[in-house]
Amino acid sequence: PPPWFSPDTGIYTSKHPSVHLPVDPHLDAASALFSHLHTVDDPSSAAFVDSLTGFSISYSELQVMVESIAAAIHRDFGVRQGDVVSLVLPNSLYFPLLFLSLISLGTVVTTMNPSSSLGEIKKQVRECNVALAFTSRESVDKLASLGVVVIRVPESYDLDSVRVENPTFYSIIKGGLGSVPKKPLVKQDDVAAIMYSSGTTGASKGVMLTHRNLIASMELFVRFEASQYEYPGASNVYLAALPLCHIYGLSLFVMGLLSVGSTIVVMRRFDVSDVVDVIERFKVTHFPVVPPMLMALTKKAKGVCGEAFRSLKQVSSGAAPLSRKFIEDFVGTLPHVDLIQGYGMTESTAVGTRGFNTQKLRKYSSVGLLAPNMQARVVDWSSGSFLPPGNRGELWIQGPGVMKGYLNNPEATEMTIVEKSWLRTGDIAYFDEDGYLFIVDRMKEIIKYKGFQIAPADLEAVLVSHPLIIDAAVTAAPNEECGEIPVAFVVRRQETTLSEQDVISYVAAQVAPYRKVRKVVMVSSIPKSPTGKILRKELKRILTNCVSS
Ligand code: 4UW
Repeated sequence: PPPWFSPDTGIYTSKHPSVHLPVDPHLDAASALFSHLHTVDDPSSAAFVDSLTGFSISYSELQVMVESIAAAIHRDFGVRQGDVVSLVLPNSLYFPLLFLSLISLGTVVTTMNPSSSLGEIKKQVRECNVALAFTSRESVDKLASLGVVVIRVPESYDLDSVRVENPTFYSIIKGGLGSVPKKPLVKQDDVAAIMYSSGTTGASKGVMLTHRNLIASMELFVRFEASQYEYPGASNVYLAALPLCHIYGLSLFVMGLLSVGSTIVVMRRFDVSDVVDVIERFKVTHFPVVPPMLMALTKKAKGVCGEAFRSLKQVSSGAAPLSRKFIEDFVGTLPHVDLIQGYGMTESTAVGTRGFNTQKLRKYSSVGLLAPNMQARVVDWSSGSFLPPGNRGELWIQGPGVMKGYLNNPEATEMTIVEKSWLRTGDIAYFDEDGYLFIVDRMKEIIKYKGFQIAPADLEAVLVSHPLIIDAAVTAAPNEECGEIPVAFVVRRQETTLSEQDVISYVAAQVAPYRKVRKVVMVSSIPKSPTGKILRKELKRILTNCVSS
């Protein structure tokens, strides 16, 4: 067997050398990040640039701003260590500033997608016990109606107009260095962020990530990858079009890349018609995407002069499977750009695998090698035995990125973190003879729509709340553009005329737009096991038959 696989224990070890992680038990993730800033070659270079206005924050300003904003939040709102503060924000330069300030105060940040519905926000506010929220205009009323203290965050990073239009926020961003709070004693084991994910089953749950987890993500995922480049870190310009509220964007653009001194160009949202211009204008070198963004980019690139993409060195795709067709199309269209895949989960603080020498080895469909300090097992789902390279099974991973657990849900935690420390990913995967990981299928319930998670159980709860729906179940249908779309199977009351469109509209009114049901199949009963569990494989089979007939 290869040296990185032990047949006795079934453990795959990373092929990369181990990385030394800070051992100080009293270290918050923001301080860990700032400890690297002295290595930034040019402190006057931009840490963040707003893609729309070109406003920027330099590395020399960054730490002072974060410390001063933290002091102002403490002064104006009296937040204390352990309080939970919510960010319900689209991408902007304010997002990383607020996130880093809050975690440096020892407060716990919970992020929500800015398009979340009132019901979704309410669930998370109640579960996390949110006292204070920073949000954009769209969600101010929703949060206020739940009794949360709300601070409206402006859209533009133009501080002159913010001073006039939003003095409350201006007072925060201007900072409060005169009123520095006593440095809280934050432990690496304290929770820093609560992100939402449904894991392998059931409704979406709060994933508790500690300062240690965020530090691991910075050191093992971003800093390690940067160290592998020919020109590491500082000269790179990253385009941040992924949502910062999700672990993929958060781990890269709010934490990790700052520690290597890259410039991060922040887009409010991905819009392919602006992207080409932004890449050219800011000489973007690296662009992390999800598969639908890759497809849109490739399409666009075919109609644009190749010169526009000259600066681009690497595109990395993750959060959902990348089809062979997308890969071939991209590699054929932009052959000078290195395409890699990465794999991670909210529950692993995005630490998992990353592509490595992909172009040379032509292993485009692999998600790469295990990150340093991480271990894996491939488990046969019927016998429970641990499988050697070349065999498919459920992927388990172990290492310092793995979450502390699900918030207030020891049962779900126990089902997901097994044998003390192994995270069951719910993904079906195999390692090849070179140690490269391939994700081939998913045994867990989640639906991935454009890389976003949708929990079938969340949608089922909405569906059965309709007075004319007796029972319902949700599953994924494959979709070329979006990866997957949610399909609802609905048992309606016999006497009603409830239509497919009625069901779609009913759900759409209660969930974020990306989570809405996109297809409805009326059925006379939902296939269930004798214990009442929905037979999801059976749903998939019915769906395939619907499509083929
Ligand atoms: N191929 C197939 C993939 C892949 C994948 C993820 O919403 P979550 O919890 O988290 C994410 C994190 C994505 C991510 C993190 C770090 C990184 O380097 C990177 O690559 C560039 C991406 O999406 O969903 C986790 C689930 O998403 C699926 C898989 O089912 C996983 O359990 N998934 N990446 N490359 N499937």
